[in-house]
Amino acid sequence: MESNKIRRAWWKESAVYQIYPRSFFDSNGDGIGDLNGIAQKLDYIASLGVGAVWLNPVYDSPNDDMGYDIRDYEAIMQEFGTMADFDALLNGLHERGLRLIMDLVVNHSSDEHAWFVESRKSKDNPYRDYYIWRDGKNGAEPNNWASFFTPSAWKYDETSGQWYLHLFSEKQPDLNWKNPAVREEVYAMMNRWFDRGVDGFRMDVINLIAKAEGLPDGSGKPTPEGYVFAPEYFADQVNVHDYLQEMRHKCFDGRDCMCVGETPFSSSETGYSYVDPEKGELDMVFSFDLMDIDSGKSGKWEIIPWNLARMKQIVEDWQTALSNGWNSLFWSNHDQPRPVSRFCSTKTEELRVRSAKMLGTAMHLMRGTPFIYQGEEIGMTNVPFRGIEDLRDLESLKFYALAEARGEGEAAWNAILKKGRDNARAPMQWSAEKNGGFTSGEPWLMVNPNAETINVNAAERDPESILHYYRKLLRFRSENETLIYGAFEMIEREHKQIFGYQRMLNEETFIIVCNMSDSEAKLSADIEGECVLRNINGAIETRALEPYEARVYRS
Ligand code: ISL
Ligand code: CA
Repeated sequence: MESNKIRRAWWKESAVYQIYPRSFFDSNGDGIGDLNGIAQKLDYIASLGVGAVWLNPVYDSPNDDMGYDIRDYEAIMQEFGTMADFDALLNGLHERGLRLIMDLVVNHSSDEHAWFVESRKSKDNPYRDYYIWRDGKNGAEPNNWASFFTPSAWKYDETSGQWYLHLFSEKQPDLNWKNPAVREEVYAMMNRWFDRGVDGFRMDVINLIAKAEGLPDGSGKPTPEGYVFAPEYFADQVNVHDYLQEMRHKCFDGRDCMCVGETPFSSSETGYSYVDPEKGELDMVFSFDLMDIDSGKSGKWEIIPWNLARMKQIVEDWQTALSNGWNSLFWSNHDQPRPVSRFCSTKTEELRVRSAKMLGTAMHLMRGTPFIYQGEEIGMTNVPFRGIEDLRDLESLKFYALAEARGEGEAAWNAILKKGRDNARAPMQWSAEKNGGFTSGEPWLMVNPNAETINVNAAERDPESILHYYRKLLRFRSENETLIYGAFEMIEREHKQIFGYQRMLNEETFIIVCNMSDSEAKLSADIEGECVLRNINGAIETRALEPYEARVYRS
């Protein structure tokens, strides 16, 4: 509340635009988005009013997990371009006052990374300890851990007769962070990217880098294949903090950078332990609580209806726990379905547009840094995939194969349509032309047929579009310090339809009320002040919000 206690930072005042390079814009007709494609769209990106761009991994990779399996941390993926293209893109961003955040994937590398190629050669190879190797137990895996993508988190390697740990796919062996040599390699690599000019990192599953001593068996409910998902032994272990403090010391100190950690399973309390400004380990974390709001006990594929009461609880919990730190604010990313399809209505074009604007308003004006995932600014939706052959994401493909083997293929398919990661990864929709204007060739992943109407060109022409509203919303936030640094307080706590909060700084108050339902919602009290932003036109009904209406008042 006291303005003299504000800790200012550029990354608090900016919004971030997330780009999935493979699907953003293809400059050479091979069906794959690339760095030059991004460079051609820089004016568009700048026009949104964001202050930074986060690129999903652009490093050399065999693409088992679309770039999250890195073969060389210091080379650019051939399909995306060259290091010269990268430097040109970085320059183009900086010229426009935009910063660049790179993805940092160091919980694991590709099994094709030179370190792993060496590591698997023999037990006494100098790189052996770069990864996590163990003897089997009675001819089976060293422990019962399940992986994110395959039944077991262990893979047997003939050459040495030992097993290696991979929390993700078999082609993503986990690095051994206990080994100081690994840590030094990572820090040196990060510093070379910083010296090249990048402004920060988004750190992939950074809270998983330390594993519990002895790698104990998990005791939770086994998966259908008999393994146990054991985040209690691989997430948020005490050593993570030592590593992050070391990293801060060796890489961030003295640099004006921004680092945001992806932290699945972390509670708000743990989240704060990463962003506590006194410790300065990370600037922000990506919480998963909101992203898990429609997941049942067995995980993301057990889809349950989300509810507003729980959403409010999550928001208030994180806003409160991090009130002395800083939150990240997002509705989606490359791993999540499209938010209008997930949380609102796409029944009619009018409702889709309204919903998207309402979601943007609800998220962006909370205390934290808003992240916009490409296509969100035009309200892109989930994709009507026709069958398994339309999919490219290994997570969905592996899940489907396992489910089908159990005779549960149909249920799995329905879950994939709702939550599969390819929903977000389908190409950006630029125009009504062939392939949504994304490529002149054959797109690597199908373009949503609704690109004919939902696309950037159409949105540019329509003054009432989501795109123009997002521009207004971002400007509005950046011009009002109260919306950036002001205190956060939930209002309409018990309301079944309205999501509301206020932001306060010095003598100024903003009140944000959003109807998250498809029917009219009555406010429980009059709101003081002037309505300064709204997602629909027409006369204001003082005490009631139309379906998916959003309003902002200032007093
Ligand atoms: O994508 C998920 C659910 O659909 C998560 O379980 C996801 O695997 C987890 O959040 C970690 O995500 C990150 O690391 C993965 C990569 O596949 C994701 O794209 C990335 O965001 C492994 O590197
Ligand atoms: Ca290309």
